[in-house]
Amino acid sequence: MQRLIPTLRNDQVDEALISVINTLQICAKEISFRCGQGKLAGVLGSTLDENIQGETQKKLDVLANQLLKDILLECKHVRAVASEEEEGIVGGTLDGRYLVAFDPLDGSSNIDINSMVGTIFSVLPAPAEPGAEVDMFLQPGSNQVAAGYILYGPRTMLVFTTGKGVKMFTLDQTVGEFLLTEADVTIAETTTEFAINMSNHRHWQPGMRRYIDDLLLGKAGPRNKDFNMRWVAAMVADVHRVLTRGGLFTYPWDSRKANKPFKLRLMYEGNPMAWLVEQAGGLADTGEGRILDIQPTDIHQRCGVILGSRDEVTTCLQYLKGSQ
Ligand code: FBP
Repeated sequence: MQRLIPTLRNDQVDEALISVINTLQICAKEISFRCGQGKLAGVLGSTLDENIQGETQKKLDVLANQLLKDILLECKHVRAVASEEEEGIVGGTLDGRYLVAFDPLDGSSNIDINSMVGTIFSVLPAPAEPGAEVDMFLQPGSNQVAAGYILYGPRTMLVFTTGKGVKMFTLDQTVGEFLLTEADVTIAETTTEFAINMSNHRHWQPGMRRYIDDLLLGKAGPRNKDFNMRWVAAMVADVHRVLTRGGLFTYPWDSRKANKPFKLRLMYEGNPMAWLVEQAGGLADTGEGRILDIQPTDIHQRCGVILGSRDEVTTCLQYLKGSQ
């Protein structure tokens, strides 16, 4: 089975970007090991601190964030990093060619129950002029040059795109190498599987409520087929399932907080997952437009997410627009 760097060279990825992705896989092995240690290494549970998102930080969140910062900023091609866990950006090599945004440990509410979590990353080109400014990160997702995640589950998997389709690698624990296990991932156009946090039903827009209600009606309703539901409560795991066997994943608009109607973060979750899904033949929308077309105004801004199998996302959007 092919290893990571030869695969990237086959795809004519430039050496500087190969070095950045190689650095991310080094981080992945470290974090995978710590996730596997759990209580043995005293890394379960929460700290007393809150992150910039106003969430109580998990010890492993903090550890993964520090590891990624330390190791990525050692790479001479990394100009700066932005993290879901950090208020501002952190500068590296001031003429580095790339910017890296990451969610160090997605699905952190799953850590203590030994369920799936992951690291999500997005690589953007840095501008020609040297220096590290937060505005440099405010680029639409369509500018990404690499995007992906590492899933820490029964297997540790590295999944990414550099614009040449989606590839999946599995960490071979016997040799400590990521080996290529899926070369050209494609998402089925139709599906009978959806993922949403149903407990938020009363907070959704009427179109989203009708869409989900008709899924639940199954054969007895206007969709004339039965649907099944899944929710891992870790976007990285729910999207991995969509990439693996199709489906629709959504975290939609929500009426609870007028000033914060969305949960998921554009730079660290929305953009990288949207590009993966599009590269695998699916669709990724906010409910009001393509996620990758959003011009960001803040590195911590949030967005609606509706992604997955092309036909099902299209149908969901028709319900939202009231045309279904
Ligand atoms: P973080 O864990 O990085 O904060 O991510 C948010 C997240 O855990 C997503 O991975 C997941 O899809 C969602 O929140 C789960 O939300 P809920 O707790 O409402 O089910």
